[in-house]
Amino acid sequence: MENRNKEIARIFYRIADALEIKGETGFKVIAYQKAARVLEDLTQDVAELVASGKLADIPGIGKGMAEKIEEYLKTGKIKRYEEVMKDVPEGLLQLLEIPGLGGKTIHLMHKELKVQNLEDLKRVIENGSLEKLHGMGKKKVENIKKGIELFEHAQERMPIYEAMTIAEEVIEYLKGAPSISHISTAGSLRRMKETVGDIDILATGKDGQKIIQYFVKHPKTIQVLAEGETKGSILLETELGERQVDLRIVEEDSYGAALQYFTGSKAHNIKLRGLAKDKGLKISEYGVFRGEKKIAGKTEEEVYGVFGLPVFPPEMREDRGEIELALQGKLPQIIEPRDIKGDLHVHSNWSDGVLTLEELAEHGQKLGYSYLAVCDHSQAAKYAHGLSPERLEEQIKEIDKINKKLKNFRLLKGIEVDILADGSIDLPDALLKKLDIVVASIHSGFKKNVTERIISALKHPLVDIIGHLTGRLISGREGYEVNIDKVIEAAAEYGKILELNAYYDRLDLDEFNLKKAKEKGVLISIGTDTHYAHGFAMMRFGLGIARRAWLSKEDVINTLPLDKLLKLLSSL
Ligand code: DGT
Ligand code: CA
Ligand code: CA
Ligand code: ZN
Repeated sequence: MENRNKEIARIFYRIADALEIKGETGFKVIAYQKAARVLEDLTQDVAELVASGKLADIPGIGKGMAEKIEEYLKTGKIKRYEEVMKDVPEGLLQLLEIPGLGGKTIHLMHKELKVQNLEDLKRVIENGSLEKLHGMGKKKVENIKKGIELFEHAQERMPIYEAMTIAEEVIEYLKGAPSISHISTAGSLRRMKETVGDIDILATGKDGQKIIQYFVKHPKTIQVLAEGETKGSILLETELGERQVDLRIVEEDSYGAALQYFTGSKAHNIKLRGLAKDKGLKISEYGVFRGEKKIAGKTEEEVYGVFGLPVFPPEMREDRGEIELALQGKLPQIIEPRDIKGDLHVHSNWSDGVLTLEELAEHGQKLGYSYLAVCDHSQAAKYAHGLSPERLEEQIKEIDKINKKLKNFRLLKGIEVDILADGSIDLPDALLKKLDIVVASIHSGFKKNVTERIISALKHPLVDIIGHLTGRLISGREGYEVNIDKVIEAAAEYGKILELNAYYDRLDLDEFNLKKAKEKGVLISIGTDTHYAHGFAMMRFGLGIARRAWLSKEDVINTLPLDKLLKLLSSL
């Protein structure tokens, strides 16, 4: 039996915090805190206690609290709560979200130091005035500082790889929750956006509250942000940082509708709601309704089916014309994981990778690929032990030797050659001619004539592909100053290929530029740029972005079987 004890406890804690912020101390604050603690520990359902008239008899509850609980159960609100919250400034309320910071301390710094918000708080930490405050001291300030770091980090958007890793770990953990059945990611994570604001997970199960209780007890939880009957929210400390994870539990019968709703995007949902309205229907996270009657909700097929729509790949749900096209039966078929026949950008231990050529081949075969393109750095990339012409000659021979022993799989002889400051290529033509595939990239001189240099590389008859075109790093480096439109046009003119670098921090070209490239008829190669065994897995993020750009199998050259790929490359 689900009950609302925890939900009410949380509200009481909030009231106590708000009262403290306003400067109250003593019995009122203590009464709310105590009632909250009692509610948390209570084994009986408050609703039953209210029904039997026994609630006020529980030690620590009393008449006043019992009335508020009853009010909440009846109306879903507590007037006192709304009153108290109303005159606490927003900036101070936000400070309550910082782990380790309570109402009392917030009141003190508001009163003594005029702290109104997070910015002010940071300032009084910086200038040392917080530390000098009565009862504060170095250690407490250190804790608050750590709390702010956690809070701010949890607010930042995170790279998709990080979000996916955390989500999959939580999903694995949730499989052990009592009564749980379906579990899925939702939100921008399911849509495979390059960065994710917060991690949304959706599940079904008979006992929602027990699942939430189990969820918030995740061993890495550092703060429980919300714990209700159907929704929980935690701050999780992981190897990749501190992150917020939201879990919603929905009825089996509404799973499809909830998954559809919480996958979003918001814009896609708004368009769908418009369609529903036109048909005299209502759509929500609970289902599609005609009047009171629910006509769909159990699966996404059912929900979209009502409108004559297919289940859109989550990556396409951005209101970029997908709904209109689908209504005309013209939704394009986008690339699928199974279409990928190989990885066209990997590094070995001949330059700055860690895997031997043999190990690369083993990994490629295990992944079910037909080929891998070994594209080590060229000599100009000294930091990466770039290959001299002599070393590359050696590597070519070595790859030939290994390929002789392989069946149904091929290591392609390639290079990631530097585009030099004058736009020339870091290796002699005679050598480039011996290779199956030539990727040219900029690794230095980020500010110098980048567009011209890339275009002259595109003109070079032996260059096939431009690697990571903008050089951006999602977690912290703007791309080079490059005129992407001009490069795309040049690639189209010379019939060359642009890379989608699938490494999660690059995803370069991004979805918008990929779309532009496609419109100009430029083909794309997807490569993970892996330097390690685990980097092969980045292909999935590259694919996600390719799908978000609506690329089809035909737009991507590593969907080709080996013979066709080689033929294409030699024709460039
Ligand atoms: P994020 O977390 O910023 O990367 O982006 P999302 O898309 O995951 O957004 P989030 O976490 O705020 O909400 C998850 C989904 O829930 C969102 O994609 C669509 C749905 N949703 C949330 N709020 C609204 C809303 O106000 N209206 C509609 N129609 N849908 C909403
Ligand atoms: Ca989200
Ligand atoms: Ca969310
Ligand atoms: Zn590179």
